[in-house]
Amino acid sequence: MPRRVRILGAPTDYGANRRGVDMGPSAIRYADLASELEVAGVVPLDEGDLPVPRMEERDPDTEEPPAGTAQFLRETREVCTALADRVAESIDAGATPLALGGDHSIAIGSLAGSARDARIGAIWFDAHGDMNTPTTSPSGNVHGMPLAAALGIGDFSEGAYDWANALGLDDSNVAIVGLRSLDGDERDAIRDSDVTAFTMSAIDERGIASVVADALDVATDGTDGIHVSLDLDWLDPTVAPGVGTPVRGGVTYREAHLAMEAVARSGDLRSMELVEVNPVLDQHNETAALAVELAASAFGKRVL
Ligand code: B3U
Ligand code: MN
Ligand code: MN
Repeated sequence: MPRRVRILGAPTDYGANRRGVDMGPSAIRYADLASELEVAGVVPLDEGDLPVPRMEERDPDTEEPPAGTAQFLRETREVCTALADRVAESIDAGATPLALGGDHSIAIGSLAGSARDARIGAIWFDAHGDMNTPTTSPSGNVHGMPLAAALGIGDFSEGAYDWANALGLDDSNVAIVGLRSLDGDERDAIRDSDVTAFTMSAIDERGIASVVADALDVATDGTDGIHVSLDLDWLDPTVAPGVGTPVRGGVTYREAHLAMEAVARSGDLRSMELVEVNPVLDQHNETAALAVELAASAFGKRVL
């Protein structure tokens, strides 16, 4: 029976530094996600978008969090709690959830859902480490914190243990691939953890195939499957300009496809997300189209 994929839109932007990523799910659908997934040989089911509270609709009496702490944490918790349930339901129904961001804060929800009742690994394709916490983050933007939250590092407000910490995810099963931008405390957090980080230098020196093979080994070691978190700023901004925090020196178009093809070949993909596509900053929707292509590769699209 072909694999079924449930598409779950999570149109958030309050975890990001720039407005506009909330339009990511629309842009990705507009770039023919469903039909490209069919070409890849899976059966897509689009479940629409999760309800997301908007920045503008926030009660004006709401107390602003003090500068230097996590912004919009309450809204993030609301969305992530709902997303976690939807991701877990998809897996229970025998389908593979594909979440569409939105900013990267939604990963807190997808990881929590994917790790419910299972031990999972994660591969984080990203220019950034996303290992800040509300106290170490220089920006206060939660999209720079989801990996720390999922690993139970830092204080993500009351009840964080329940909503943020993905209990079935152990740092020894997490690999970051393509890293090239870290804040000071974030660097320490990675060093102090068992997360395996492959920088761009590692990719330059060893080649993407070998690095991704190692990342897959880390994420599949003793686990029931892997979560693939694909932040489009992982790619070089020349091929993925539509992202909020572009960092020069990212992976190429071909390296990215090769990595996703390796994910498909592993047969271990349990859940996935595409995040940080910002149509406002994009050129002719090319970053959304690239996200679609890469998802198709991850779900098994092949030339021959
Ligand atoms: N590390 C910075 C920048 C950043 C993280 N993730 C993105 N940007 N997309 C921060 O704000 O935490
Ligand atoms: Mn990033
Ligand atoms: Mn990220």
